[in-house]
Amino acid sequence: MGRVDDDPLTLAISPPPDETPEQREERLKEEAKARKISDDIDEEIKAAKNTQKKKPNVKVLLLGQSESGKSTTLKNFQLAYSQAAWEAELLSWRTVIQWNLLRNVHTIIDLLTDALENERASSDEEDSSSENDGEATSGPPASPTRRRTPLIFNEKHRLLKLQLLPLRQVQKDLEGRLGASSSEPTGQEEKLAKKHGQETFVRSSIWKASLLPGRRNSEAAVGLPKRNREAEVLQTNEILAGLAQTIKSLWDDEAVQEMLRRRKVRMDTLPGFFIADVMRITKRDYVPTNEDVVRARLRTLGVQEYHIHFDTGPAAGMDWVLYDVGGSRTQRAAWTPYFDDCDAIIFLAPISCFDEKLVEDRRMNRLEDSYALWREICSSKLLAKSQIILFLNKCDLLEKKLRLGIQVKDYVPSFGKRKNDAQTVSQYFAQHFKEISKQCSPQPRPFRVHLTSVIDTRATAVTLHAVEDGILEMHLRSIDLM
Ligand SMILES: Nc1nc2c(ncn2[C@@H]2O[C@H](COP(=O)(O)OP(=O)(O)O)[C@@H](O)[C@H]2O)c(=O)[nH]1
Ligand SMILES: [Mg+2]
Repeated sequence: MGRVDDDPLTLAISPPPDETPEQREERLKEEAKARKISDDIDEEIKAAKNTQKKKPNVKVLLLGQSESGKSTTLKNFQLAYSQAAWEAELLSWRTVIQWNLLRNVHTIIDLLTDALENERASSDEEDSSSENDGEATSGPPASPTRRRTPLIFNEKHRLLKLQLLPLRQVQKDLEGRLGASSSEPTGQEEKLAKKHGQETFVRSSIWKASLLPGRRNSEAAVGLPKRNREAEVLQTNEILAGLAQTIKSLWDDEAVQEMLRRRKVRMDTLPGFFIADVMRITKRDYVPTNEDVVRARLRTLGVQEYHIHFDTGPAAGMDWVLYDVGGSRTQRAAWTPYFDDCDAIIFLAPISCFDEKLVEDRRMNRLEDSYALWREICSSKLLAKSQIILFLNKCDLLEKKLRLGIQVKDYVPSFGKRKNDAQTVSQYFAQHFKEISKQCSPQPRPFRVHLTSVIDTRATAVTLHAVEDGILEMHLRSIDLM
């Protein structure tokens, strides 16, 4: 420790020998001022050190309603910045993709069962008519009791159904392995959540640890002993490989496709659509591709923490902590504790959802829900200093829907007579989000928006670089108080 006299500040302002009383008073004033500045600087350094201690990482939250693309955005972060971790996890996604495939199959089988039963009922009604209507789509209704030409289902379809019967059990087994993440939100869950708080949700990352081959992890002890589990995995792979051609026949069948069209079930726009890839993904040596993994659908439960270490780029050497959260209504209460000290929020709003309702609340339009949630996040006092970046996601699906002729004005009356194309629609929605942000933010904040399709990993990598720069700049400014 140096003596007080050594302090350059003290030496510089030591009194001159021939000082008048006025000069003395002036000097003391100056001294007091200088000391104040010096103390302030010390305080700032201390504060900066504390902040740095408290905030060694950049903290980013991914928020948005269920199925908005949060987990997929996180996957893009891993793919772009944590290649090794990404590759280590590839194989564990196989189970999720198999489960997605079986959900596709059973969606079709359920509709088929329904159609077969209706067909029987309507043919009973028509006193065992022997007429054949030919092509399912051709001609006007043959009799007044029929509103439409019936679909032509025959023995082939009944047989397909029988052959695919074992897949019910396989789906159940996969659900056993995936745990609660493979369930969908229901009203029942809402009630349970109210009663028990967050405890009804498990951390869904557990499934990964338990599925990775040969990984020893305390979490891996979930469910079956390891050897049984391996045998079960092999058996699933065998059954699927054996039934691949049958699944393909079901999907390729003309009458099945016509049934889907009539029921307005657009399988290819649904999350986790894999049935068109059945031959490839049921091969015995199948390893999921990057594209498969970002398209796989698994519900996130609770709040999951991910660490991304940046090796290159402007953030090189830094660790970022990303939080991926469950987005269904009952899970949103769990977000707030993570708001404190958060650098940035990436908020996802799927803009293709203007004509859809929430799974957990069939009365709520999904776009309206996104607006409401955005309003809540923007107005949060805890987040007043956090940067918020909006991803208007699922632009690819928006384009698909508009091409199919779906009119935005039918669902969003205020859209009026504007042009029904992707650019006009996304601009219109973006403007609405911007206005909410302006009205509700406790202090002015820039409105940052990206139009994304996060299943496109290449385009998303570019977006993420821009996001990285923005977040980094803000983070450095917040700790660099000097
Ligand atoms: N077509 C398309 N699908 C997407 C997009 N973003 C996410 N998905 C799919 O939507 C499903 C739900 O996404 P996910 O990230 O799990 O949503 P989360 O519930 O917000 O975490 C997954 O099957 C994704 O592959 C997108 O931009 N376009
Ligand atoms: Mg998720």
